[in-house]
Parts: sequence; C-alpha cells; structure tokens
Amino acid sequence: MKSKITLIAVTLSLGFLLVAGCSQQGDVSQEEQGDTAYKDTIEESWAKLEADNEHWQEINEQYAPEIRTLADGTKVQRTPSEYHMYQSTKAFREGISYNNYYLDADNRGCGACHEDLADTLKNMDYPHNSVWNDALGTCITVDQCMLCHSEDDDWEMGTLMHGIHYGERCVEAFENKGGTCNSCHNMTEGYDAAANNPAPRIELWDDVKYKHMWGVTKVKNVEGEFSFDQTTTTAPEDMFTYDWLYSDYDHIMHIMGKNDLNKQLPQEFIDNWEIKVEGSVGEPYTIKLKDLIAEAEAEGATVTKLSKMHCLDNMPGGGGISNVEITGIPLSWLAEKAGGINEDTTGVMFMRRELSEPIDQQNTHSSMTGVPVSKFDDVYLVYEIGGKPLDVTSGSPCINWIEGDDAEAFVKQMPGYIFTNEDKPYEKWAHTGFNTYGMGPYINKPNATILKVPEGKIIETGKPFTFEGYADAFDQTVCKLEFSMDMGKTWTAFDLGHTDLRQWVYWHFTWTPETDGSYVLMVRATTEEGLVSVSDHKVMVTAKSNLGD
Ligand SMILES: Nc1nc2c(c(=O)[nH]1)N[C@H]1C(S)=C(S)[C@@H](COP(=O)(O)O)O[C@H]1N2
Ligand SMILES: [Mo]
Repeated sequence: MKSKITLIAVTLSLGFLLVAGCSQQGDVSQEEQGDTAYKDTIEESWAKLEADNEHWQEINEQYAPEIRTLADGTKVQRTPSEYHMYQSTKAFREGISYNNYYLDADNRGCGACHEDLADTLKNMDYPHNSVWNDALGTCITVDQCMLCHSEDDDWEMGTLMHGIHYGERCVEAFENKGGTCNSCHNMTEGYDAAANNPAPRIELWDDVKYKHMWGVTKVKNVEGEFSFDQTTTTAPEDMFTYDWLYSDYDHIMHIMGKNDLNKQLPQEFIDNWEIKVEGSVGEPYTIKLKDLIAEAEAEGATVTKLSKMHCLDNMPGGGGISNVEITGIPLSWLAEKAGGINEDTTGVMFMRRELSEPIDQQNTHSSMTGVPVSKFDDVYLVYEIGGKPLDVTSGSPCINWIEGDDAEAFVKQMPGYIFTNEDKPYEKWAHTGFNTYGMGPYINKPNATILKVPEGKIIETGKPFTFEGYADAFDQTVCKLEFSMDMGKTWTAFDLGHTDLRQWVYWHFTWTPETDGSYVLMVRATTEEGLVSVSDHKVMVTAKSNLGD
C-alpha cells in the first residue's frame, strides 16, 4: 500500500510543475495558478478514486463469496470474506475479493461441484461402503477418502479421480461446470527450504486452501468452554455400518438392510438361529440363540453396558464409530457352559456365516480372526442394542463384540466360537488403528473428530457457538483434547483425567466469534500411552453479524 501512496504524491508534484511551467503566458499569478491547478488535480484524483472505488466495489460484489443454502436449510460460505486487508479505501474496507477474483476459490475444491460428498457416494452405481454417517452429522471431505484410497492401494486416489473426472462418462459434466486442473489442485513453485530450491508441486486445493486464502481469522490460544462425557449414545437404528460387502452373503445383508431395501430378517430365521461353541472346551455344544439367551438371562449372566464400536478404517472426520448400550452374553459364560476351556487353550476363533455355511466359496476375509485367552473378558455375544433386538444392518440376530478393539471382528450374524490350542497370530489380529503413508505411527489413532460443521457453516458474530465431536483411540485411553484456531500454532488443552477406553469420548467446545470473518478450528487428542493425533481434523465456520447478508 505504501508504494501506491508514494505514486500518487509523485503524480501530484509532476502535475504542479507542468502547470507552473505554462503560467508565464497568462496574467494570473504563478501562485494562484498553481493553487488552482493543484486543487483541480487533487479533485480529479479524488473523483478518479471514487470511480475506481465504484469499479472495485462492482468487482467485489460480482465476486463476493457464494452463500449457499444446503438441502437441510443450513447456510454456508465456503470462501472467507476479506474485511481487513486494505483499510485505505471504502471498497477494500467492505470486503475485497482476492480469494475469488484471483484464486477462483468458490469454484475449487470438491465442494464447488459436490454439495455433499456423502450424496455423491450414496448415488454411485457400484455401492461404495458407507463411510458417511448422517446420524452423527459427518461432513465428508477428501480427507476421509485418503485413508483407504492411499498410495499403496489398488484404488489409489489420484489415478482413480483423474480417471473418473476426465473419463468418458463424466468429462462432459466436469467441463460444463468449468472443471480444470485447478478445480481440484493447487499448482505452486513452492519452496523447498531444506534444498534451498524452488519445489514445484501439485497439491490438493482442499488440503492447502486455508493457508492460501485471505481472510481466515487466526485466534491465538483460542478460549472456550469445554465439557465431555462418555455416555452420549447412538440410537440403535443409527449405528454405523460400512457395508463392506466381503461376500455375496454380506451383500444380500446390505441389500436387505437400512442402506437399501430396509427390511428385516424373517422371524423364523431369527428364531432358528444357532450358536456353536466348539474346539478345545470340555463339551462342545450347539444351541438355538433363543434358548441360549433364555438360559443366560435366567442365570443373571447377561451384561448390559455402554460400549463403543469403532472401525479401523475410520479417518478423522469420519463416521465409523458408535457408542451404544449393548446387552450380551459374556464369552466366559459360554465357555463355562461348555465345561470350561481346556488347559492348553490359547484363544478363541470367531466363526462367520459364509464360512460355516458357505454360500460363496471365495470368502477368505480377515475378520475370521480371534483373540487370546487374556482378552476373553472383553468378548460378548451381543443380542440387543439400546434394549432392542438388532436390525439386519447391525447384525441380526446377534453380533460378536470385543471391547477395546477395532470393529473388524465384530462379526454380524455371529454363528459361534471355536476355542483353539493352536498358536495363532493374535497380536497381528488386534487391529487397533490405521497406519499409512508415513504420517507417523497411526493416521487415525487417536481419532479426534468435529461433527455437524459443513464447510463454511455460517454462525452469528458475538453469539456463543458450540462445536462438538468424538475422540477415540481403539485400545488406548484418550486423556487430553486440544483445540487450535491459528492453524496449529497454538493449542488450548483440556485434560480429561482417566477415561474409559471401552466408550468414546464425546466433547463440546463453546466459543464466541468476536468479529465477522472465517475461522478454522482444529482438534487433536492425546492418549495416556502418549500417542498424539497426526492428521488433525479441521473445519471452517463463517461468522456474520448480519445473518441476512
Ligand atoms: N458379517 C459381517 N460382519 C462384520 C463385517 C462384515 O463385513 N461382515 N465387517 C466388520 C467391520 S470391518 C466393521 S467396521 C463393522 C461394520 O462393517 P460392516 O457394515 O461391513 O459389517 O462390522 C464388522 N462386522
Ligand atoms: Mo472395520
């Protein structure tokens, strides 16, 4: 800005000299002539500034960040307004449009074309497993795609997305919307400080945009009111399901379930469901689940408690987690009923429907795993969730449940248990967090997630706004949550004390935006064992004094 002021000053003095040079020809004194000329020039410049201001104002209006009303009525502004960058002119004070006029921000990122990525996934021809979770209020971004579509996978993201967006089926729609490389990417010569060299690279716009856009207001040591509990529950019908579709059999359960036909299993099928207890126990048995439940209930052996189910593949920001009230029969009781386990028993293997009654032979899925004896007390055969029989999607008639583990061996339609005296790779099977593309020991452990904030959600300036979300670390205990509103420079920490790793941590953080603008909140968690989140979930809100704007 300084250089512009100097420029105006130079122009003015030049004008004065030129006018002064002509003054000898008339009878007006040099002084008067100079004054008038000076005055005229200033006036002319003011007038030009006013005209410029109007012109800039027009651009600003034309390129003002888009305000969108989502299907559920929520208003969002994905691109920050820029209020305070240039104070010198009215047009700049009232909000300029660097983000849109130069960076084209409203037209970039997945959200430019896909109002809700969950809808995009729901509407795919081939079913995509359901990483969204409407009941929890997840707002899917490309970050949640990257855990599975990582570099070492068959369906690596870049290859797949370029194939789709530039492929025969979609290229026309993409180009009609003005799609270019820049829609998804940021191109930069960057700078590699280590090599002291320019480092040209292609970045994902959605990943780097908060760094490049103007107007993201940074708040140092963000302050707010924090609370958490472990008793917030998910309604049984809202439990997450990924619908992995490992086998034909799983696929028909998916079709029957809530993500497709939304039907229930025939009562007769449920009534005749059998549980097998086999292997290295005194007396193996097979019993109808119905009778098993009656017996366990009569003996007062069943357990009702709050417990979490969390998928190994759940990315920060994702919805692959539920905290519910389970009612189940402890594995130890099932073993006792068989006369106890043999002395040389090392652990138990979980059966799967497709394998005990093969409908398709190709299934060799990894959740055919088990746990060692030391984990027996964590295993339940669960037959009710939230006090209700299970629905197809949550595993009707019963599901295997292991506390403090990931969901992979939570076998739905659980057929039974095989106790074994073999040495099995139990350690390897304890899937407890996902480790990928060199981001540290785990990409989602601990997983701290902010829910219910679609990109750029509009909130009211001066009014408290409550963020909420969950945190979980599978087999580790979350003991600290931290928030940052200056892109990770400073963090405000809240100690949780000792939490119970068998349930999720559900948190609330209430903060008040002091001024209009966009704010990015980041969250991370720490476990008692010392793991800290490596991929911090972030969301942007846009605060406005006048919500009618
Ligand atoms: N029968 C069955 N049970 C299952 C699975 C499955 O594919 N089939 N997937 C497991 C995994 S990995 C998770 S995260 C949860 C939810 O996934 P699902 O919907 O694929 O069952 O159930 C678990 N139990
Ligand atoms: Mo999973």
